[in-house]
Amino acid sequence: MFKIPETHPRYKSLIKREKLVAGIEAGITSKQGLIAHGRGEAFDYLIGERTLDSAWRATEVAAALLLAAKRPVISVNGNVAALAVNEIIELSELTNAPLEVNIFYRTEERAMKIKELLERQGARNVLGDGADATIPGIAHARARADREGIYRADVVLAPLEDGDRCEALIKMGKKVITIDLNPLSRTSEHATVSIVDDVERAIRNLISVVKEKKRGKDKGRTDLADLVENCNNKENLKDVIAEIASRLKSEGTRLKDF
Ligand code: PTJ
Repeated sequence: MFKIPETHPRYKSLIKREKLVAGIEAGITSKQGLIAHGRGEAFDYLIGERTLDSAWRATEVAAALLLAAKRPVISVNGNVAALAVNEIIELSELTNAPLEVNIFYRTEERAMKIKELLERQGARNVLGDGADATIPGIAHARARADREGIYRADVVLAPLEDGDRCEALIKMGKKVITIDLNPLSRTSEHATVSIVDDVERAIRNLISVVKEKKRGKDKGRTDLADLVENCNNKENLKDVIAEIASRLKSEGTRLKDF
């Protein structure tokens, strides 16, 4: 990895780039993953590289959905494996959700390398190499799913998803949680609940909310079913867009006054 000084004002962001480059060199991340990340980075800049209140609200709902699920599954692609491998494994353990390697730019070699990485880092239940079922209505490789995993899951956490599969999974009757920095994406729009945040921050937050809920610390607050019932994904997305608009406006004013 290229040495980035910790004092650099954009340290965290530059480290993410290094992780992705290392992911490509290790055969885990697709080259296209860099471009996708660039789009995400731009949105992260616009939300101030922090977790918005709307993302915390979505995280509460996502944690409730994962904990209430009978067959939760976490989908892992090349970007997630490069950026948040330890976090995704911890979340999988906490929620009893198997990890399923499911990639858009699919090669069997890369799918296997992601699986091996997850197992090397301690994951105990990784699916996806023997994908033996097909999600209807998708023309690309992400249609391939494990019959015992995503195919029969009731709740799927799919970070950095593509809109097609998100829609198809919803059509199958599943609840879909996505993590996507772009509040305008089809994925964000179609998900049951979309967390508009950077994947690493979002999964860390999910871990802490899941732990809190498991400890029963939040008893007396809203119960799980109410949280899910009252979740309005589109309203949450509107809040993110309003936040971005207001940041842009205040930046414009600042520059005008300069
Ligand atoms: O490993 P593969 O083959 O499955 O490929 C993975 C990518 C991400 C390349 C593939 O799924 C893809 O092309 O995705 P899209 O359709 O470009 O969508 C990626 C979405 O994730 C975009 O809306 C980005 O804004 C968003 N995104 C990118 N980086 C991050 C992110 N969201 C959260 N955290 C990020 N770090």
